[in-house]
Amino acid sequence: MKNVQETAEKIRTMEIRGAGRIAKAAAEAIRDYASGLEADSIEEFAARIREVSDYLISTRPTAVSLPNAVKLSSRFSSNNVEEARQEIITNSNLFIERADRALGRIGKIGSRRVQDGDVIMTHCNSHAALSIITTAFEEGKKISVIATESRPRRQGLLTVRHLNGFGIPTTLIVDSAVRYYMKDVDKVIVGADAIAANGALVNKIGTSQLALAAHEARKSFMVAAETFKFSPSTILGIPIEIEERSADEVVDPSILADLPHVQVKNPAFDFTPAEYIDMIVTDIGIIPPAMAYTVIKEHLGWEIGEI
Ligand code: RI2
Repeated sequence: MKNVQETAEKIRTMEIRGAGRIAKAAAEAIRDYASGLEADSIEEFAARIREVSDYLISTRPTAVSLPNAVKLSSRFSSNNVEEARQEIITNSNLFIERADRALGRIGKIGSRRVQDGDVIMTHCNSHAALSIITTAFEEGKKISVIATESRPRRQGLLTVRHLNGFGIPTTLIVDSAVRYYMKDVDKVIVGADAIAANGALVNKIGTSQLALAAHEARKSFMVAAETFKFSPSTILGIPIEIEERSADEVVDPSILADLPHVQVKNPAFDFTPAEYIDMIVTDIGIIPPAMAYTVIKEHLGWEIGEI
């Protein structure tokens, strides 16, 4: 349980972050917990696995990759504790392998839509979006990137450091400069924390203003998302919850101390409607947002949304 608590804390504090990495870390935590779990009966085994699963899922509410990873990893059908344990270990390892492979496939598929000379705008720090950008660059395309700072956690600094490591010419801008620079951009590529059954994207706060500015300027807006970022619960009518994080991330609490009429809001994500999205690059190919329902039903599996 100690390892699970450590992983949960790292996810909560964002030491482990990025929807894909969160999912992998949760799958590893379930696998390791199941490996060492001593239980006298299958009922006890199942109850402990469920408890740990719920605990991990509660750490961050928005990235659907987290419950998807936990549910796919913790599935078992046997009534024998040892067999059930093995099923969980196998399912978790399978999920982790697929997640790693998915990033490579998204990079390869998405890079075909990047042209030599493209200026690409990206937001926050998405490993899936970066996989497309770095793959295109490694294929020899002379591209450059405009990266947003992504207040308040400034994950854009991780992005520019990553791109700099590849030698990709990169410009860092503040979030409010997005529309000002859109005229210089050929395409926008962002990641996803969740995709709803209607094709709407949930991603880092500010993503929808990139989409709006790209739409106005007739620039292509691409989303890079593994299939485990699609939300089965949305088919069941359950909305995706937007995480509200601490005000301390936005402003030093001492500044607010003598401002009794001021409140701070800090939503971590926003919704981008499907009509602003040109394509979603997934590990099973490029799809229009209208195909989200099919991905959930036929690829991810409807039953993992059941509660
Ligand atoms: P990958 C991140 O959320 C960003 O919103 C990013 O676009 C998304 O996860 C997907 O990231 P946060 O964890 O899975 O920084 O593509 O809140 O790495």
